[in-house]
Amino acid sequence: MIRLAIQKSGRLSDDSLKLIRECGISFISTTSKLKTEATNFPLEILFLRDDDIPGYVADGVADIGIVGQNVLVEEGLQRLTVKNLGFSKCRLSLAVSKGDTYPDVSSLQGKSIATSYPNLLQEFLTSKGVTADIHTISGSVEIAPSIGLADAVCDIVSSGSTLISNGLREVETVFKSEAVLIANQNLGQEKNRLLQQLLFRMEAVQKAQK
Ligand code: PRT
Ligand code: ZN
Repeated sequence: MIRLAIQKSGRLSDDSLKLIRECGISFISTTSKLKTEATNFPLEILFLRDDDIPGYVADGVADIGIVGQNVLVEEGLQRLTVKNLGFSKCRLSLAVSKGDTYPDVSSLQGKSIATSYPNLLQEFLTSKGVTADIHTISGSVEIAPSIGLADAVCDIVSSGSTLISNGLREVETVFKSEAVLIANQNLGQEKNRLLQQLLFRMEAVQKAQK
């Protein structure tokens, strides 16, 4: 039996469940349960918060998982990546108030930036030779400039409409992300064999969609 961790409820959930079903795996999913067993493949599915998935897979609580690269790399666990899955695409971007002038990234020197992704942001700023004051907050990052908490924000963007409705303008892409399949690095022989079977089916699904 191999244990897969997916997001319980959020932007990764539907496509994660769809991918498993497209692999020909049947299971009963009830939103109230925290785990379920497939009926036609030796697979157990755990439903977790996305932020907990990389750590659980690294520790072997789950054998494999599906998570966004933004969360995985922020937690320093990109080495667990097995396969890019092509859904839940988004980007981590820097944005400033729409009236602010922004000639280039050096405009952020000495400024305060609110984000839930301090490590990805720090790495980007370091690569640009910019020093800024990073404020880590766990949610509602977009309102930080309007309440005087920060000069700029660094947050996940997909359509861009959340930034616009908060009077912000996207100025830099810090990181591009999509969902990835991750695996514990010490899977035994039997679990590894099951992982290879799953990968084979996922690749067939992806080929059929092209
Ligand atoms: O409860 P749990 O911790 O599991 O979920 P969560 O609320 O932390 O995550 P969730 O479900 O919002 O996102 C899960 C993953 O989906 C993220 O880690 C990304 O990899 C991916 N993803 C794709 C997104 C978006 N698109 C996205 N648009 N994650 C968040 N957003 C948010 C963003 O934070 C911002 O508030 O949507 C808003 C911007 O959207 P636009 O379309 O207005 O630009
Ligand atoms: Zn989360």
